[in-house]
Amino acid sequence: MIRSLCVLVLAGVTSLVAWSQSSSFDTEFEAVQIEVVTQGLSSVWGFTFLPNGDILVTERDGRLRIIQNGVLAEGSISGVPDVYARGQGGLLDVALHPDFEENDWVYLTYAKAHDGNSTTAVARGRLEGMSLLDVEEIWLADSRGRGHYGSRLAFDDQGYLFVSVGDRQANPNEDQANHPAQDRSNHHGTINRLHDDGSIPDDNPFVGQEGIEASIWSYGHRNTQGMVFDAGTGLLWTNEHGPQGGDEVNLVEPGLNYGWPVIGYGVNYGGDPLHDSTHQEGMVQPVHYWVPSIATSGMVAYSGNLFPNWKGNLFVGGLRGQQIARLTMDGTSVVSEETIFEGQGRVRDIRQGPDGALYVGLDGDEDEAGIVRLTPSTKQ
Ligand SMILES: [Ca+2]
Repeated sequence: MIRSLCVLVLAGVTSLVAWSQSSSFDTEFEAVQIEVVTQGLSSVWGFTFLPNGDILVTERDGRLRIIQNGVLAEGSISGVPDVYARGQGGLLDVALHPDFEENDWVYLTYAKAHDGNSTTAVARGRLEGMSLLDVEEIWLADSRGRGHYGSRLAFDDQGYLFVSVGDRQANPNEDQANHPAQDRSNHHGTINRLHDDGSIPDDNPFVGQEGIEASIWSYGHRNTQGMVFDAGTGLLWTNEHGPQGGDEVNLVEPGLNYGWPVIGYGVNYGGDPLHDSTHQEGMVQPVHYWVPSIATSGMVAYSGNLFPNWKGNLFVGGLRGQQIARLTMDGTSVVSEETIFEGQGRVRDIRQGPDGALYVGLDGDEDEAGIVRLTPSTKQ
């Protein structure tokens, strides 16, 4: 009781820091201005930019909102499917079809009540004004449990759609080799690759293998809440929450096993060892990990010109850590990490805008959430 009160008080204080006024901070290579784009949202989970610069943003309790010319439109976009808005569930990520300007398709992921439980679903609809039309559910994960819906969306440059599904909080302590995230007959703990209509490409790595879901691209993930293609390299980067320590950044490649819960760097809540080991043959090592956890969330691979010294860096948001981790890369290796944007709020998502600015979605309840924009500071 006392602990939850403290969390509430802290959340109130930190949200005031972000929303009170524009402010700035220094980093190793760039001086940064924070500007409020929109506040007064509730539980921001994902957002994306329309070709005209307007922003679509999901509120986890089931609303898709739009920021037009920098102003949050009243009301929400109609046609969004019913979502299972409990615990970590609800309306989650949003993405545009790569050919959105021709076909108007908007993609959503969400937790959906299903089979006496809940799972991760993907739907798409054509955006027209304040409505989604021709809405159809195009993919439904085979998963059940409590939270850990995963649920990031990313399109690659060939138009394939990637969807993450979490391990649904299946118990990681017993029979780790047969944990649902290691069992490819379901979608727990997976990255999946789909055609834009939800059908399964016939060159996916496990197509034709009996007892394995053909949509699976990689597996052995815990809860992937950050997933992005690097526009410069074409590489697919993800991050996932560890338990208590062991948040990871992974370079995702087809057919590989990323180890959860057999290997990892986390410990159980309470401090007992969780994994048998940190390495095992046939299981991929993370490119980077955090102990203790920062509670990783959205991520972006920066390719803009507004912050020239940050080009090619990965930015990973932290919820509990209330921070952004800036990772300097050398090819596929992390060579240094800088913590920026500290104490400004729970970072749920981070994106690069068409203007080259970094946009940060801040989580929060009851109108505390919103989006801020990071641009170079003009102060000397
Ligand atoms: Ca791993």
